[in-house]
Amino acid sequence: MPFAQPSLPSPSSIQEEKEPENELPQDLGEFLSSLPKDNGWILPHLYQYQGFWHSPNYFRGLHACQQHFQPLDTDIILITNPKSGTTWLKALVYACVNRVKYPPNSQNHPLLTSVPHDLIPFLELELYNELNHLPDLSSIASPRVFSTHLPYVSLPNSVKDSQCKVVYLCRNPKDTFVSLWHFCNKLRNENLGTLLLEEAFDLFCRGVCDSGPYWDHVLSYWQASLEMPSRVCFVKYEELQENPFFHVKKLADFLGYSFSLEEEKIKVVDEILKLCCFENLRNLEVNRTGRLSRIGVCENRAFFRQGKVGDWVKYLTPEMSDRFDQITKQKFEGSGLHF
Ligand code: PAP
Repeated sequence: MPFAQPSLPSPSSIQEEKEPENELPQDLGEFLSSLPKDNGWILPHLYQYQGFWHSPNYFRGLHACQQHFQPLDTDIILITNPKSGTTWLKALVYACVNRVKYPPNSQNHPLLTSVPHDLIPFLELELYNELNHLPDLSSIASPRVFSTHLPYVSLPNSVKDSQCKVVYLCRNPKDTFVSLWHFCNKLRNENLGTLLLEEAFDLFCRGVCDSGPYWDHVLSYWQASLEMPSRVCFVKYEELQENPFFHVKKLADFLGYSFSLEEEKIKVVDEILKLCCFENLRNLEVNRTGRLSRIGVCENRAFFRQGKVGDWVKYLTPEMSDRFDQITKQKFEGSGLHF
């Protein structure tokens, strides 16, 4: 995949930046000023790079990850558009691949005391986002599981070339949008005031949101899953909600962690679903009160709002819904992908 110009400054030359881009050091500031810019959802601006929009504080991690991340063939990478069910997917995959060490009904299961995001870190947002420091991933027990919101075009070549497994979870654009709008208003820089639904809708439709355009993100991984079905598993949030038993078993097969008949008989899959279901996770103390350990600004409870399919009907007008349908039809036409 060609690396689009202009290139990013090296991670060591990027300093800690707290908020808006006018506090950034010269070189990242210069880099950003060379990129298309539009209104942001949490910070004042988003910048377009390799065809996708990102917050200014995303770039250090994006670049360091592209340059340095070396996957192992046994790695598992969970990829999502923001608000597509990342937290749920992390919980399910963690519970599946660690079920021998931590049976899902055990009283000391890590998911009872840690938010799923702290058990499966984001590559670009967390691990590779530290100033002047690259993570040492060598001591992480196999299988290493990471996550990312990176669009396919920006995924490190090392990932594209490896045999590691990729799970892509997507969610219908209307619920994703509504979830994102709620979430961003919780984290939004105070000086910016509330982001109005109509304003957010216009940005989202134009593709201007973190890791957007939403449709291009989804489509590129859909295509990757068609081209490399043994490497990329494409899952829909709605299907997972409708038939979690079937889809979790399928996911476990794909990852090479199939459930045995004996496990099915003693209801291990059911126990995993119970442990990871929205109601259970949302009510745990850690998820009601804590903050993410590596991204401290974010309260854990912000990741558990409604957990439903179709919540968008409470927010979108019929015109907004039609507009989403039109864009979805136009973007996905001929791809075989439907919601
Ligand atoms: P992220 O991309 O910022 O990590 P992500 O977890 O993808 O966020 O999205 C959160 C959404 O998943 C929320 O949707 P909502 O706003 O429509 O409610 C959240 O409620 C939902 N969610 C979190 N955990 C679960 C779960 N266990 N089952 C189903 N949905 C869940």
